[in-house]
Amino acid sequence: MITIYSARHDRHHGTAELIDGTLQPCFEMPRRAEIILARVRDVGLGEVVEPGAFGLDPVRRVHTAPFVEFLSQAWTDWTAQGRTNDALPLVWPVPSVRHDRVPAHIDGRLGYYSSDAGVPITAGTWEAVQSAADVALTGARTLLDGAAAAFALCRPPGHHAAAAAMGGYCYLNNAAIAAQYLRDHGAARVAVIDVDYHHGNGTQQIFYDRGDVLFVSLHADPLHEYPYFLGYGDERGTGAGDGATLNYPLPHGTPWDRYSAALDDAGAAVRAWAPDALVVSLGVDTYEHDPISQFRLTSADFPSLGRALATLRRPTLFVMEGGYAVDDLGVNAVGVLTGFEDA
Ligand code: 6XA
Ligand code: ZN
Repeated sequence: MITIYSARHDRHHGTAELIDGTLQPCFEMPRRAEIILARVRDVGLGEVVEPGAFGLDPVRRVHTAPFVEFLSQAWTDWTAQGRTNDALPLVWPVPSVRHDRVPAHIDGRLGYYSSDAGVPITAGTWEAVQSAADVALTGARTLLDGAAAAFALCRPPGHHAAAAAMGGYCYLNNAAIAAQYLRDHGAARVAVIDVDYHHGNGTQQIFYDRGDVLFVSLHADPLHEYPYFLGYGDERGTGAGDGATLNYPLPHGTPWDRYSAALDDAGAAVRAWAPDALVVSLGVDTYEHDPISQFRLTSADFPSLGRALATLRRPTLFVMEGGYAVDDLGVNAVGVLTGFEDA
């Protein structure tokens, strides 16, 4: 299968994130994408191409215009305060306060447009974020042009980004942007299956009231894991989207046999939905040695995951999300893709 990759991802490299109450080096780093690309080449997965330039219109089909404007201006607004470190949010509008006034000051804006502090903004973040959206959009275009599958090697990831909020290493929701592009260019029904360790709360929010995009997610139980405030089993969609959201919260320590039983169930739901295209939010932080996660999938399990997805027999776009055991990340992520191809 074709891989879409832009070296511009490396313009985004946050210095630090809050872990255990201290600022520590970001787990989400440029080497992640480089090691996956190297593995794509090593196994001869297929051609590697640069993304096209789609501009912001397809991005604004999923994200609000003020949010996109905020992201594009955040570094300028931050440095206008004489600051040179990464921009980080530090105050958030809880439910009881005003949400109808968007602050002018960058500190207020960072909080207004984020769900947590895991989103450092650097000088090159917006350029990298736009390139990741272009990578996903090029992947969607590849499917529309007839490919059976494509791999959008996006970085930074996207599935925690909501219509008007960044969070959890994510700025624009690459998978949702791709799914919407597929909808807008001929696919009547689209399914998103999110196999990242963390719940895809941003993607769920974006499509929650929609009857044309199915969102299915397997992830760590939010009772005990980030993002904590969405991803429970009783979230099923609303209005026209009633029944078009499906969550499989799984316990810490989940190994492949338990995971694969949930995956079979999720796959049956996707099959019943009969989508014209499938978008896979591909996180491999379900890996037993992932430094921030608590599932127990082995490197040998990832090809099985790919084979299971192949049985759905849909044009399939893989969009890269999480995975932080960097040395094994190429083997694990590309293992899913080779399993899919070999099925
Ligand atoms: C914040 C955890 C962010 C999770 C990032 C991720 N401490 N999401 O991998 O899929
Ligand atoms: Zn994750």
